[in-house]
Amino acid sequence: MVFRKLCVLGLGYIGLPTASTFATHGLQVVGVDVNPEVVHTLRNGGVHIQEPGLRTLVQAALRSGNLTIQSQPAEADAFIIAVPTPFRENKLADLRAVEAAAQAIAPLLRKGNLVVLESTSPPLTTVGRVAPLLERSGLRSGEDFYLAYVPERVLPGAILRELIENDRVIGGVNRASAEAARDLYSLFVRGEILLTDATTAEMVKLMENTYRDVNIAIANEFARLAERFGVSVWEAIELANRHPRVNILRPGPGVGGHCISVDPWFLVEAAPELARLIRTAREVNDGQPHHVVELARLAFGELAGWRVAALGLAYKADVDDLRESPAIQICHLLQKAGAEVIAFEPYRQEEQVEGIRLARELPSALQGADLLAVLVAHRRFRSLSPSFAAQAMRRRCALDTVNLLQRAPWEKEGFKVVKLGEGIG
Ligand code: SAJ
Repeated sequence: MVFRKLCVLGLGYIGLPTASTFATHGLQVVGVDVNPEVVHTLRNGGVHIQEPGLRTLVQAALRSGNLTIQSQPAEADAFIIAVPTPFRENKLADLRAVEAAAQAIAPLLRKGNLVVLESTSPPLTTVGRVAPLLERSGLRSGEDFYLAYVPERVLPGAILRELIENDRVIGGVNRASAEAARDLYSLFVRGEILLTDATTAEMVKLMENTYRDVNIAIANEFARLAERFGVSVWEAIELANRHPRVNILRPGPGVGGHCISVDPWFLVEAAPELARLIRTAREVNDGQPHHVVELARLAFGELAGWRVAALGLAYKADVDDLRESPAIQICHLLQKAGAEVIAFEPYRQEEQVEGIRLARELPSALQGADLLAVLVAHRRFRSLSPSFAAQAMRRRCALDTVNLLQRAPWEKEGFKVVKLGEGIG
């Protein structure tokens, strides 16, 4: 099938790179976002997302004239839905944005069009929720128009490379739909394209992230056990991973981001009586920020009145994304315990983030602090000098949740160093 015009609904972490990549591969792309600020920023040459290489790509796509930004969808040969699927307070999937996108496409739909859902969704969303909304057009999915679920699998921080190089799973509501979507994605995907049905593709996406979540949960549980038994989980993991069939992930302050901390709940919601391990893993990972604050309390005593320099607020190392960040949760828990928190997040320059005061530079966060808390393993934190910190701080206490600090030089400067996953001695 040949595509000339594409309409991408949702210009976030996935939609924007996808729309821009198609545009730089020769398609006429209309990028649509319901948020007027996003439309305004993009139209004026800005980019609202920090991702290596993205600004250059978006600007190239816009300059080529192939990418235009609008607030309303337009007729096209193919439509891609890449809108967020968050969950509500009760951990139930919020599909309103997906449904609104499908409703917006329905009046524009023509015979022979392709519609692709990329947003992570609970099983059966494509056939059970999206197809009926599109069929309000009077056209039948799989017969009059093609419909496929094509999950994104890119890693924030490496999106542009992974978008092109990763293998891509394509699930059609029928074979013809999968083949139509393959024709579209093969314009730029260099990884292998694997065809299946839509519901299998939905399961694949959820299984990938759930698998990672469960594996991080066991690492976090090992960290708690290691603390109990007075061994270093970091050393134990390194040694266990020398086994040819063992590969334990890294414990940390918790699991954040918009994917792994959300997606497993879609399986729990769909079949709570079956997804017991998945739920427990979620609870272990969600409990990790509380565990970190408890560890600090055990090691340093009550933290009321302490000034804490929090290093990093992002949900993981070397990205600017703050969504579902365990670091932010830890800061709030520390505040609740009566501590004064001043954070330094190299990717954020604002005055405040979610009620947390931000220092513009690292030294001003450290100035007069009682406790240095490393919450994210950003590369630039590795060069932090213990003697500099010792001079700037009021008390020499360090809490490392990501195994970033080397114990010996910090202890030489008189620091009491407490690490997640190590006994407190
Ligand atoms: N984390 C740990 N220990 C580890 C690895 C990660 O605590 O050993 C934490 C991170 O610090 C972070 C969270 O887990 O808070 C998730 O980070 P991540 O790097 O594992 O994954 P994401 O959420 O950035 O991206 C994931 C990826 N999925 C998988 O690796 C299976 C990515 O390929 C998906 O495209 C993405 O979710 C998505 O959009 O679904």
